[in-house]
Amino acid sequence: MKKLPKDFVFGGATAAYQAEGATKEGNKGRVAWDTYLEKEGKFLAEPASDFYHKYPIDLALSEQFGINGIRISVAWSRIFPEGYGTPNQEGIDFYHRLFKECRKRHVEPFVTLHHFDTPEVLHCNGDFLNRDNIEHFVNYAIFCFKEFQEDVRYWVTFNEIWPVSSGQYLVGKFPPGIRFDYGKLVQSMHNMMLAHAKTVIAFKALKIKGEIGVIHSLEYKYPYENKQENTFAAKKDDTLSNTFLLEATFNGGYSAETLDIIQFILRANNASVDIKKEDLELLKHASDKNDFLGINYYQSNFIQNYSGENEIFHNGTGEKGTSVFRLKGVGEHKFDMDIPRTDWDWLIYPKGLYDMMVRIKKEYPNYKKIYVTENGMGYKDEFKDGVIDDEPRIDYIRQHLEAIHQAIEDGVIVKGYFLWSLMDVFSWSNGYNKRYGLFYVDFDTQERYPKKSAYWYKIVAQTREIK
Ligand code: BGP
Repeated sequence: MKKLPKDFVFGGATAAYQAEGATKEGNKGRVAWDTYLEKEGKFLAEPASDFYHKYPIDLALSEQFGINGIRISVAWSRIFPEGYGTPNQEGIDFYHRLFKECRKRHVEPFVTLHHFDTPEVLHCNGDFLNRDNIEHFVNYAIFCFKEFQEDVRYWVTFNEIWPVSSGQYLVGKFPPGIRFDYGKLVQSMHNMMLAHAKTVIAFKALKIKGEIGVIHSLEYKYPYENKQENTFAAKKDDTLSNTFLLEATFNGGYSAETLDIIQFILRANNASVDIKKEDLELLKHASDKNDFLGINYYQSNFIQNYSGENEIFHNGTGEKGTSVFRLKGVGEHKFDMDIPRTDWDWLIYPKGLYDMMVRIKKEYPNYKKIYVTENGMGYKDEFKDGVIDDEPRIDYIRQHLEAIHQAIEDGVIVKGYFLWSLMDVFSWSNGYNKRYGLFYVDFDTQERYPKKSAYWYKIVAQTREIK
């Protein structure tokens, strides 16, 4: 029998912009996404799941379904509408009410300070490419630590530095929609890591009760068809999206090999990055202070050697088989292996999660502990008279919990799992047809309906047995 440990958190994950809706309520400041989505004209993050008003229902459901942890993000622009300056009391009051409700329902809040939603004023000002914004972020974080210290024990600085930076400057599906700018991509990742390091140092200096960490999206990179000629391509892809950030987090700087590969990729794309000596001192100072690492894991990639130009087609509609991902100087993602994948071409490969966790333990022995902070399956759920049979999602979760169980057996310290997502939410580049939740949301009426997976998850959470 596969049983998860006693203190294991069975959670659900959300993010402010994807769940709250109410983008114009409570004196909230605008975020770059508002303008970007309005211009695109396909969908808005409104009403999303109306979590701004419906959170008592979602938390009551959480308690009822055995969920004892929730990832919530604070919208920076509710606290500081322009990113800095005078705090907005309505925003502060909202999060106090929300965190109190979590306590009432015995659902531990794991709170992220930045989940892709920099206030528009700062975003227009260069977002994290502008080093002044690092200071604004740290000040905002310190404000939150002090303000919410009574109810929040677990803090996360950033959600997914690689996906947000690549979404903004490589794939171009996130505002400001820039494509193939490797200089901006790497600079953004580096600067966000500086903001993370400064925030962690400030948190520890304040002696705030609780823990702090960062969440990285970590996709394992395997050479396609296990062929030697593809090994270097996989290595380059891994360095760019995983190792660069992991070394900044835990080693406090970049190894010579990592810098060589990054420079190689930058040269191939006529780009450069500015890494200062004092940056590395800062990273070093923070590297042993992370209390945990959050891993978001959905898929792994199989990489083939590639010597052509940059070419990406982002499958944002769920039309299976349309994805193209070829990076100049890096490699090409292949999708034609005999591995199941979602309609959005995300390969379902739980072994990648196991391999990644074992790698963290081996290569970053100062990691302390891991939470799997996101994992889940985008699916076009069918609603039949209030019944949602999402068996494929149950299979997906089961397989990933088994991978976690195996990693724990093999000595990795893993303390919890947060399913993306708690209820159906708005999806950044897919809108509303890509559902992930345990609770189905009728976006017209905002009614919630537990899916088959919610009933299954409840039993797993109660018994800790993976069935
Ligand atoms: C992660 C993000 C989440 C969520 C999830 C699913 O990268 O942290 O915010 O969106 O991916 O992604 P998508 O909605 O694009 O399927």
